[in-house]
Amino acid sequence: MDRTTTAQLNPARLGSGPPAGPSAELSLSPPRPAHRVLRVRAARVLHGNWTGTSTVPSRDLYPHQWSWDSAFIAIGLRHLSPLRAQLELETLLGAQWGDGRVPHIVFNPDVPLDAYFPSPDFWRSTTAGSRAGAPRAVQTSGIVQPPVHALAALLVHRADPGLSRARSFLPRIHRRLAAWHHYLLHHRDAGGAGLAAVVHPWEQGMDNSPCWDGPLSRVRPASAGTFRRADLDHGAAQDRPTDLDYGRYVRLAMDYRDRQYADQHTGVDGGFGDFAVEDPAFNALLIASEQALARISLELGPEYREDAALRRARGERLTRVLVERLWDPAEGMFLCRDLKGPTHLSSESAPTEPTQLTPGGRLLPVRAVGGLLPLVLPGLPGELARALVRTACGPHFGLGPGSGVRLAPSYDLTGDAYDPHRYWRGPAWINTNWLLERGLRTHGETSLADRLRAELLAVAGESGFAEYVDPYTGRGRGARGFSWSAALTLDLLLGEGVNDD
Ligand code: 9WN
Repeated sequence: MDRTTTAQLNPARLGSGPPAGPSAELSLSPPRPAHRVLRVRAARVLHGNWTGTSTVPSRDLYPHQWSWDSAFIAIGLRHLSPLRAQLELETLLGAQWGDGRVPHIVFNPDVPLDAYFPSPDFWRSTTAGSRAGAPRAVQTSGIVQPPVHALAALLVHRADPGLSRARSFLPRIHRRLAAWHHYLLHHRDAGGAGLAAVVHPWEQGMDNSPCWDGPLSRVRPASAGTFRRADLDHGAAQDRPTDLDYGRYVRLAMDYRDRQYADQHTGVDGGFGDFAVEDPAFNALLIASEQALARISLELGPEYREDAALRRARGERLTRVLVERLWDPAEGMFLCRDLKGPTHLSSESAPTEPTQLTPGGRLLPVRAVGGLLPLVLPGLPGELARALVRTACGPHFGLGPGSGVRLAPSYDLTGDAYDPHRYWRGPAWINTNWLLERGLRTHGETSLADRLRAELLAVAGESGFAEYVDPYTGRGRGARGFSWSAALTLDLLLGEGVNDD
């Protein structure tokens, strides 16, 4: 049953009162006029970026479907059209590979090849990915992004349970989400302790973070003449990754493709290519999604009760492993664990030896916002949650009152590599701050959460839903009309808490 009406999809209608349908019920009090305008503007962005089956992050810079973007987008879209939010996730999961991986990009065949790089002819999913079960009917990338999808699916279901049941949304999506988590837990456990490793900086989603500088320095870059960066057609060079970093991203992706996207292969590098990192944000989102999947299982009926119990227990166990492997008590935050050998490069020369897998690995001494995001986990021990809040409010992230910081930066404000404009090396993102806001609320930090929510709404509106902003001034950088910035604004205006039972 299609309950999405034109009125629901038309942002102009939203200005004249609460939208028709279930989203109206989620708004507990009449919206303030400024918030009503913001809601209309955010809805307009999502309307403009909708392709018919999914939403592009940005029409110019990112003209295809991205994996974790779609999860955040669905979380906001559910307030406008629960049907469209379901479709968003279904389209993404429809491109899932046979081995369970959910690709980080699903390409739109109508978009010219040179509109985005790396394009389908680089990834060659239908040929190079065939052994790993890449779909034949659609072209995708071969790497993944953070698993926010089960969390999104649960919230989307709750926005309109009647529609969800009528469309069998949960039973259909449960199978795919279960295979996705299975892939991460079993094919990506490079450290052998149960956490999932990322094998490319793009997989963690915070692509150019200083966290990757050490591990990336071991990677021989692809030479500049062998590819053409399309991102510089739309984004300012001083805001985007350097050519050297880009060359390394390309090399890692090419190597993965050339080993047919096999994970635990038996190559000279000991498996997993030249880059394998356990990241706290990626794994915290996996745990939160595993717990959401447990709740989805309970919705599906008594025959799924055992599945729910197993997932709940797994979530608790993985939270303990996350703490054992990635918590740094001296820093009062989580750090990344590099699973490959020590940096080979002491000079500018290219590494000549393959990097070995060292499952124990070593913690990378870099303070990045991903290290605060395990705050979204309700099961995090209280003393760790309190330490994370202290770190978030201290000099490195400045979330406490009086610091002049409006939104948490992507990287340490006092760090050597800090740059308020360059991609993931300082600027603030709406999605990471949205996660922090939920985390603060989950751990009872209501006034900090309220303050962050107010700043998020103000900055999103002032910046025109920018892709990222200066953490102090809130001035927008990168793309405008960025989908997850608009979607999460809607969620802050109309939503419930991430961890609500
Ligand atoms: C590479 C789409 C994506 C986000 C990432 C963000 C950026 C791509 C790029 O854009 O990455 O995947 O070309 O820089 O870093 O988090 O999902 O919005």
